[in-house]
Amino acid sequence: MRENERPALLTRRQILASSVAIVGTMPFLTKERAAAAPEPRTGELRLTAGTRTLAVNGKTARVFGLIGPNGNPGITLSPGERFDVDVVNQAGTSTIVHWHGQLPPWRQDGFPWPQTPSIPAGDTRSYDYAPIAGTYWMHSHQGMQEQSLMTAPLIVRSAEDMRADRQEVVLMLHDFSFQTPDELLAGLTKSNGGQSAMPMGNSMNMDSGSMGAMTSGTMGAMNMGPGPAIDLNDIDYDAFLANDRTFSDPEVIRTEPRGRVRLRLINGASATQFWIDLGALSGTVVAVDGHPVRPARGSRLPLAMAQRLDVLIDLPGNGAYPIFAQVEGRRARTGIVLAVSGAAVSRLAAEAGENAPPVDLSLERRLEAVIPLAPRASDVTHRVTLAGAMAPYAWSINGEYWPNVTPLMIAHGQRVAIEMVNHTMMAHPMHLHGHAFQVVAINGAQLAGAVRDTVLVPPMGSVTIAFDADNPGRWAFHCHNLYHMMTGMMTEVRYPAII
Ligand SMILES: [Cu+2]
Repeated sequence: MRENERPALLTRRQILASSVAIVGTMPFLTKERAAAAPEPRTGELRLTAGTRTLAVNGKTARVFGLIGPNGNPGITLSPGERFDVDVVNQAGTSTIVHWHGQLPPWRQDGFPWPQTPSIPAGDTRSYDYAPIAGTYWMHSHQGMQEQSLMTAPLIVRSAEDMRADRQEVVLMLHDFSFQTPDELLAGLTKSNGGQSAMPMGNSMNMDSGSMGAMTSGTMGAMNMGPGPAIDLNDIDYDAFLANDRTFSDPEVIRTEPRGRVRLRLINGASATQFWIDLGALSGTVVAVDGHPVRPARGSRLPLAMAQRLDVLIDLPGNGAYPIFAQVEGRRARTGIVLAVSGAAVSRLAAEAGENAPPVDLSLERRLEAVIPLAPRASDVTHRVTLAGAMAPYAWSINGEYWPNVTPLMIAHGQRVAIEMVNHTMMAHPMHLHGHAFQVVAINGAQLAGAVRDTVLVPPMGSVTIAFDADNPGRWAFHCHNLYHMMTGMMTEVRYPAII
């Protein structure tokens, strides 16, 4: 029986009954809870932040990992299940894990605010909130641990997912270097003669906490894109990983004949954007960043940093079907193979025939939320300018460099619009914590687009997002290119009277 073919969902009464049995054996009272949990307990999941070794290009590397209760990366929740998780820090250094795209109370967001400091090595911290269904992910928000693969899927199944009887396939992408993140960052900030405008190391626990024991490789060189002006791919990576494997040894996922698949794509890379290429297949995009969209067909789909796509694929035959993820501006690619049981899987070239174009908003323009924001004028509009350059390597929001920023103030109950104007020659995947927003304008043209948590703002272009201010707290708002964030491209969206 496949995992998604559970015989029946538990009823509320059954959940209550089973939680009674568990309560007697769990030391709830000795734990410090992050929030009051009035709802019945359905059990507690353990997520271990630790280290592991990975074989990449024939060499071994020590990386971080986030291992869930069943020994696999990350966490998968059943419909209605709470995100009731103990994060156990066995990473040997401080960490804090962000539940990207989820909408918990702000103290459970996994961001190193002064009020919610990082988890010291050896400590445990508990989280308990009602998750929203869809394809999410988790990553360290401590320094540059994300680059060292402190990342994992966070899948919240809906009752509809269970009824659909589709084989679920998670494809999580990474960029990988044998250099440490600190070396990669130093290569960017020093190679162009200037120092970063951002004072590194500060009061916000943004020290890198990165792995120090990786095998060294060649120094990352900047790779400029195919056009004369647009900058792509700050880092020259050693490999691109799909579910921790390169395309020379891809994961092969066996399916039934003419299998029906729900592909959950996650771009967990720190500084790389991909084109998902379904090869001979075509698929139907049904959700972006976990939020349902009206069906959009396609076989080449752009995926910016931190974004997710849910794609339904009906295999047309009984063969093997590679799912490629090609780096924008490059030939390099990674991926997995969907193969009907017994089908032969041939070796695939690790490079495509030609460079992929820059990731763009071609898909974004076609997307339409299944559940859009209610029609309403904005109460407040924040216009933010994205600035920066490759030399000196530093990136800013409204001319400010994290952590020396002026918060964007919003108030509970407001409809908020944020117009992001990109004055740079790079695209920036902008992510707002704690809220799902709707894309309402691209380059000044209004649309009723997708509801999501990360949107790409194109070079010299603009994107406007809107959301309802319904989650009081302190929320990070930043570019999800890790190196842009680390050199300043982050600010705060804050509600008043938060202490
Ligand atoms: Cu950026």
